[in-house]
Amino acid sequence: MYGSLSVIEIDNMGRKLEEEDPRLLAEFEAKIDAGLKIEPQDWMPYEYRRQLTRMIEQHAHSEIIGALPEGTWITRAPGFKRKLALMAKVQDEVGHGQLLYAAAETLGKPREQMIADLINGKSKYSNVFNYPAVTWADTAIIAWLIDAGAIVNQVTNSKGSYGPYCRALERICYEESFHLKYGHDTVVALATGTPQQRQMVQEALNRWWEPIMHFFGPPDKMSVHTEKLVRWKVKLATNDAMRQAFLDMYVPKIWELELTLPDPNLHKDPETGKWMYTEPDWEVFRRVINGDGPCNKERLAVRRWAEEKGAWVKRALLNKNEPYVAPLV
Ligand code: BYC
Repeated sequence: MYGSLSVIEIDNMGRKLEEEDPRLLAEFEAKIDAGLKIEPQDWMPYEYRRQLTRMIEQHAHSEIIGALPEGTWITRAPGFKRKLALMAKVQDEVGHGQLLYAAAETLGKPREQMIADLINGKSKYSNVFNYPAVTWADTAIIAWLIDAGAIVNQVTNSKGSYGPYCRALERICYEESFHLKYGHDTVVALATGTPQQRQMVQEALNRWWEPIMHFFGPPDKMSVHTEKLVRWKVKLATNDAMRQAFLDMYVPKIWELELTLPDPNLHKDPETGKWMYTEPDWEVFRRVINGDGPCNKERLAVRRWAEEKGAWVKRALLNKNEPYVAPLV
């Protein structure tokens, strides 16, 4: 299963941090402190490998599941140009999934196992993709603000310590920046359109605000992994810092369009320069990321269907000499 890993790495599997060789651990941490990259063949503590695998795998799942809410609108996009742009965006998101699965595989977990863990509910993916895109305006809000949130997170973390993840993030960010422009253009078209279009985009914003606030993860005081991940430069900023950076960049742009946000307490404290807001409901977040959101079952059912119906393609590619019959779908 972990056939591509060296003996040293296999030896490293399953160890607690305190059981690691202190000399190797010190060298590893010194390398990170010096701003050097860790590459797949380098020694790394098991906990670093485990945390990175978890995070990159979740990120990869988020990309392919994230293609679904917007994907359902390809056939209903308003006009040919919007349809083409949305199709290209959705394809990009799936491509990001491929890049990220490849990055996660360098840590030793086979892609088949990652997909199996997604389908059987063992792995998480981003909370935001468990909500429906009710109207066309929802796709505009996703493309603008969720891609914006993703860019805040990914540009920051692309300066991190693990080479393959950072390089994948850099490539992904180029495309995400274009998605953001497309999303902004779509939101502006609706916000400056007819009264019904304005209302549609306002309602979509109201629906997505809490999921977007959840997107950056629980508050630092509730976060389980942040401390370790920041120390190892996997995360270059905490969840609260990323949320603040997003609010700083995008709340003014939302208000510029004379759209409102469904939080009467949202304002920037002039003294601290920090955004103050009503804490989103973290119990809702907990439920949604653990399988009990509005669309969790539907999302996983689509992935399961795709795996089952696409299995013959993989078999055909892998067993070149074996005759195969494509099923009638
Ligand atoms: N959703 O200790 P914490 C895109 C979990 S796709 C679900 O703070 P951490 C796009 C967390 O996993 C881009 N679960 O965790 C695609 C942990 O649970 P486990 C998506 C979440 O890892 C298509 C627990 O809560 N971006 O842009 O330090 C179309 C405790 O949290 C979430 C990424 O994936 C969440 N939002 O920090 C359009 C970025 N937040 O694993 C757009 C990569 C937390 O212990 N990931 N949890 O069971 C990260 O940067 C970090 O993992 C997070 C969380 C900031 C999300």
